[in-house]
Amino acid sequence: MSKALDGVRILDFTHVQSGPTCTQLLAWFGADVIKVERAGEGDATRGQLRDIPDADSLYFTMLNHNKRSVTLDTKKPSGKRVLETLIKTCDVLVENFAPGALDRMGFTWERIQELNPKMIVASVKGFGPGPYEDCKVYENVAQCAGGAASTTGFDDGPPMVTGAQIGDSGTGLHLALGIVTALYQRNTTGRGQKVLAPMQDAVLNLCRVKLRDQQRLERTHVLKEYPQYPDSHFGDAVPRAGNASGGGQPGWILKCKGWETDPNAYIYFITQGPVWPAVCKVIGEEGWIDDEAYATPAARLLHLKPIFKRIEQWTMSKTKFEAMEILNQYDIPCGPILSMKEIAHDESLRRSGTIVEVDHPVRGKYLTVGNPIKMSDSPTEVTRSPLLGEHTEEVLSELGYGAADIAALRAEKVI
Ligand code: CAO
Repeated sequence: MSKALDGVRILDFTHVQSGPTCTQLLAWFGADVIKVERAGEGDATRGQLRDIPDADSLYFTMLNHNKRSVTLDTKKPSGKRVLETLIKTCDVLVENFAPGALDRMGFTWERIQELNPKMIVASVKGFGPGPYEDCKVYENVAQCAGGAASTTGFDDGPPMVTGAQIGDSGTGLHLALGIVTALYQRNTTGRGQKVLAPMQDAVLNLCRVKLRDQQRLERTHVLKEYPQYPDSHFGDAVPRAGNASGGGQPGWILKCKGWETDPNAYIYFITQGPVWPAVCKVIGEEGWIDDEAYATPAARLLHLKPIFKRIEQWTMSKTKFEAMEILNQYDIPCGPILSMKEIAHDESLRRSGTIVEVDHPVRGKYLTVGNPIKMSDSPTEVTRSPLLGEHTEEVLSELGYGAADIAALRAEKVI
């Protein structure tokens, strides 16, 4: 079957996590992704957090599936010439170097336009224009500067980062959307364009509801669905909300049977308005259905802590999976806290191709996260990440380099 991005060629100048997640998605949608890496060393993540000596790390393999790898020293003149040929023959250049690195290499936007006016140049940077635009940025810096950390955690603790890589993988997703949109626009304009996804901006986009709450707080001085209500004070900025739901339906994480020994024996429980009578029946508090202190969502906001304490007495008598089964019979929205171990063994995620087992010639079999976006006419087959420089000769031959040219580049240590 054909793929959505068949025929699109990506010059993948990305490294670490944010850029590689973007180009991996494009590869899964069918683009030919040619990853250009420094000769000898390659993407730094190949060697980071290694669990098997001399094998590419899971950090690298899990971010670089379905790509080809070319080694090239793009600071040497002959390496620059190869890069120029690649620029002329690719549709998109994706990069996430530190600010200014591409310019210092001699590949300014103007130069790239000269070489290929149809080229889309897509970049991840830590920050957009402003005081921090020249800064190097990693995941947690973006989480902090994008508003996520100040609104995550508990009121009596410090700001907290989340395990979801919203700064890196979140920005990669934003960039991928920018790229396919630019490709679409190029169909009518015939021109390339610059696409920029700053990590701070991407995190803020994902924290949109917190900027909503900031404005509600400034207007009303209270956020009634936050755990600070009704007992403690609000300051002038959105506080950390613990495990409160980000929407209009109050929720919290509650203990389940086994919590004393299993750190993940918990369930997320949402007291959605329409199913309040069902919640009362399940936990054996039918009297709350008509009690005016509990009967309406507005009245319940004053009593959320004792309500969740009472529901927790019920959830503690069930495992998280038993609770799920019972609550779903009543359409009560809830979710088990799943450990990575449980997710790794989840049969339905494996069937859907979201958890995939991949075979690698050096490290053997390992699990990865496949394409989370499912398309009926463009299915994804996850193939292993390339070894460093595995496709250098193949790609150079496609670009018209003969065996003697390739040998000369190798002797010069350019590839
Ligand atoms: N041949 C020759 N030189 C190469 C090369 C190649 N194939 N590929 C890269 N280089 C050079 C770059 O040109 C750069 O050289 P100069 O500093 O002399 O201009 C150098 O390698 C290092 O690049 P870098 O500064 O991007 O790398 P770093 O490890 O120092 O910084 C990071 C890493 C991620 C902090 C930085 O790239 C960055 O801020 N990127 C933008 C934000 C981002 O994507 N962050 C997410 C990373 S995932 O957590």
